[in-house]
Amino acid sequence: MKATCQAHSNIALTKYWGKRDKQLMLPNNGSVSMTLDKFFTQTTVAFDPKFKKDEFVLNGKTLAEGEEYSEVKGHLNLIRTMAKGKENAKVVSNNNFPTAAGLASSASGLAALSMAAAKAAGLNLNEKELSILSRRGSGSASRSIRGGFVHWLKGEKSDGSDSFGDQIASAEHWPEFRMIVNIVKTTQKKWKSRAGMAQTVATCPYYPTWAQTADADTLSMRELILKKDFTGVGQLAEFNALKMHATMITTRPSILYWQPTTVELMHNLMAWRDEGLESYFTMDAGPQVKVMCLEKNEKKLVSKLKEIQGLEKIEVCKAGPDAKFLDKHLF
Ligand code: 2P0
Repeated sequence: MKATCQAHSNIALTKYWGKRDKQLMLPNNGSVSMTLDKFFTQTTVAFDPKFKKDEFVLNGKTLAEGEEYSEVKGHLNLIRTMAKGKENAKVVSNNNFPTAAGLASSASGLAALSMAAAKAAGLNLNEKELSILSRRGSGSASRSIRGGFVHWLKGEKSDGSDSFGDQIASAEHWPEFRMIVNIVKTTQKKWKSRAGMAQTVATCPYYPTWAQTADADTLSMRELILKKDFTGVGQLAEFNALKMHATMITTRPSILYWQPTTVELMHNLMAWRDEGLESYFTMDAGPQVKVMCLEKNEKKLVSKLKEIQGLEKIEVCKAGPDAKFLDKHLF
């Protein structure tokens, strides 16, 4: 009745921004992501009648109330209903990167929780079912069950049974592809994605254009990844990220995730690109800038990035593995 899982975070190359069903976490558009090798969450879950209530320990800190505790409890309730179980659970979870700083901790966190809790509850779910369960916890978590490059299918059905993470290619498909994560700030972000997304759908005058064009971007991205067309992937990922941020910025009140260092990085990358050093950027619900390049340009880019003031950390990631069970439990 105890299980431990490791799931890796992911960065979207075409973004998920807006829901058509908040209860089932169904997206308005499909998205494509790359699973990261370096950033992951490890989670142990045990169901036992000896627990008086659900216990949740995140990064060494016991959370007994608040939003994160409620989200975990809600997800455990869903799993208990599926497994016809009644026992309370203990959940211990560790991220090896900053939580809620625009580095997709909810993706790896909810994927690891889903996989560990489902097993601990005695459910025997396949990858598609695990992705759907993860999606119910956090949309982007549906993409963290699989490694490599993943397409979260938008789906058509109202019950969400066709909206899950479909692997486009494993990490071995494109070993030269790099995602350099530039950590601008590690404080908690001001706007959580979930609320920001709902605010954008409700108030951004340009959101309908996003919704009408995002699926075509996602389908093109899938093909470009299969062809290993780096220029195509980079150009489309950058365009798609800027299009999403344009909807965030033009929301009422405005959601502006960019910091001065974020903008400085964007200008620098564009200038270096004009000089022949090919790289592209993407950004999510935080100030971090993720830079895509090929292995041949990694060293030169990292040395240039290191000269930028205001960057706390630079982490070079490759495509990472599928979520997996671990034998070593956290408690
Ligand atoms: C993405 N983001 O595709 C986009 C880009 C943020 C910006 O998925 O409400 O934490 O739990 O489904 O998954 C972050 O949204 O939101 C996200 P919920 P989630 O990576």
